This record gives sequence, C-alpha cells and structure tokens, in this order.
Amino acid sequence: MSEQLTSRELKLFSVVIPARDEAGSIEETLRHMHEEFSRAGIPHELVVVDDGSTDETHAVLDRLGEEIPVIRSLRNTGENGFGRAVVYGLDRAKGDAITIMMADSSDSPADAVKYWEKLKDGYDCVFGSRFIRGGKTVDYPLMKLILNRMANGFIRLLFRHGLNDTTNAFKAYTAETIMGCRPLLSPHFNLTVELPLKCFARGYRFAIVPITWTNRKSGASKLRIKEMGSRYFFICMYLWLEKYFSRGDYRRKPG
Ligand SMILES: Nc1nc2c(ncn2[C@@H]2O[C@H](COP(=O)(O)OP(=O)(O)O)[C@@H](O)[C@H]2O)c(=O)[nH]1
Ligand SMILES: [Mg+2]
Repeated sequence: MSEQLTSRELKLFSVVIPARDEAGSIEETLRHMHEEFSRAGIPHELVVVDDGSTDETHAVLDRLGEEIPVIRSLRNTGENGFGRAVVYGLDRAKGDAITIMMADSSDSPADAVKYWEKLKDGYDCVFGSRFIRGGKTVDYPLMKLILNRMANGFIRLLFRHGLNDTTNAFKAYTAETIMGCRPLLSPHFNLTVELPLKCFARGYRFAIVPITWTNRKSGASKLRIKEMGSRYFFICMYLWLEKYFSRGDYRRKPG
C-alpha cells in the first residue's frame, strides 16, 4: 500500500531563518551555513526574516548581505511573531526545497545537508530528532528539557507517528509539501508543531534523522512556554481532529 519513493532533482535549498534581536549570533550563524552548504555543493539562499528587532540585527544583515550575495535580508513590517516571521519567509522563498533554521546557531548546518540528501532521495519532508541514537543536545536547560519531553510524549500518544521531537522547528520540506500545508494558521512558536503534524495528517512521506542542538551562546531565548502552552494544545487538537475526522479531504494526492 505504501508508495515507492523515487529520487528527485532539486535546484535550490532555501533556508528560512527567523531572527529577532540576534545581532550577537546572526553573523556566525550565516557564515557557518554558507560555508557548509558551499562545501557540500548545495545551491542555497539564506532568507532571514527580522520582525521587530530593536538591536543591530538589521545593520549586521545589511553589511553581511553585501559580502555574501545569497543572503536575502527581509523585514516583516506587519504584525510580529515567530510563526508570522517564518510564514513571511516561506512566502518569499524561491527554492524547491526549504529548511527552517534558527538564528542563534543552535541548529547544525551539517544536519541540514543530511536533510537535503533525504529530500533528493524522494521524501517529502525530513524531521530531525535530538532524542534518538546519534542525536545530541548541548547545554539544554533542564526545565525546558523536562517540559519538552512531556510535550513530545503527549503529541506522540495523540498521533502515534513515531517521532519524539515534533516541537523542534529545524526540519525540511519540499516547496510542494509546504504548499500542501497551507493555509498556515500559527502566528507564534506553535508553527513548529503545525508543520510536521500537518505533514503527517496529510500523508506526506517523512524521514527521521538524528540531529545535534546546541544552546545559544549570546542573546536571550524568546520562547515563553506559559504563553505558548495553550496555543500548542490548540494546534495539536486541530490536527488531531483533521487527521481522524476529515475523511482525508486534505490529504496529499499521490504522484
Ligand atoms: N522573526 C522573529 N524571530 C523570532 C521571534 N521569536 C523568536 N525568533 C527567532 O526564532 C529562533 C528561536 O528562538 P529562541 O529565542 O532561540 O527560542 P528557543 O531556542 O526555543 O529558546 C531564533 O532565531 C530567534 O531569533 C519573533 O517574534 N520573530
Ligand atoms: Mg534558541
């Protein structure tokens, strides 16, 4: 019953990077990505979306953009929010493959290279996990880790999709898969679970690979778990209802 994967040609890898107040991290993050993708021979664009930074983030981006032409520095002048910034970037990404990466160097560009290979193998999306053999976290704050494991355990019970790191944003999709997930509803960090759960509910074929996550060395975390809890719950329940009650109306069409 499962459809065979066929490998595909890909032309451009768009890296969508939401950034708010990341003047201390963004330069190292972008340089490292550009080096790694160039070394791997992957044609890429780095689509950085600043929405509402009050520090020097934009000035740093303008300077870097002159030196590294694949950087596209965008500013979301509309309503702010992590999800809105990512969607702003997705709307403007030109690649046929897209990955979402953080601006604080927490995600490893070498892992993104693995994602690109999996998409070329024919998967519609690739989900990294820090909590499987070969995966790793460096300096993960304890309280956050406990909440993370509880949230991911709950999501896994609800969906039985075999992924134990749904909440991490760093994942990759073909442009077609992102299109199939629209309209995207989450204005905040809950977009990080909307995308993978929608892919699962809609029948997109995913690979799971081990990844490494490293805590930021400068700047502050913007995730406010108290404000986000109910929003995560909302989007999980929304997709649970879609999966079990929509009779496949939104599913991916094979072929
Ligand atoms: N554009 C934009 N980026 C954001 C916003 N909130 C967080 N980010 C970015 O999203 C990424 C993850 O945020 P971070 O604070 O590191 O969250 P944490 O690692 O989960 O604690 C970083 O690249 C932030 O700069 C936002 O409201 N707008
Ligand atoms: Mg972070």
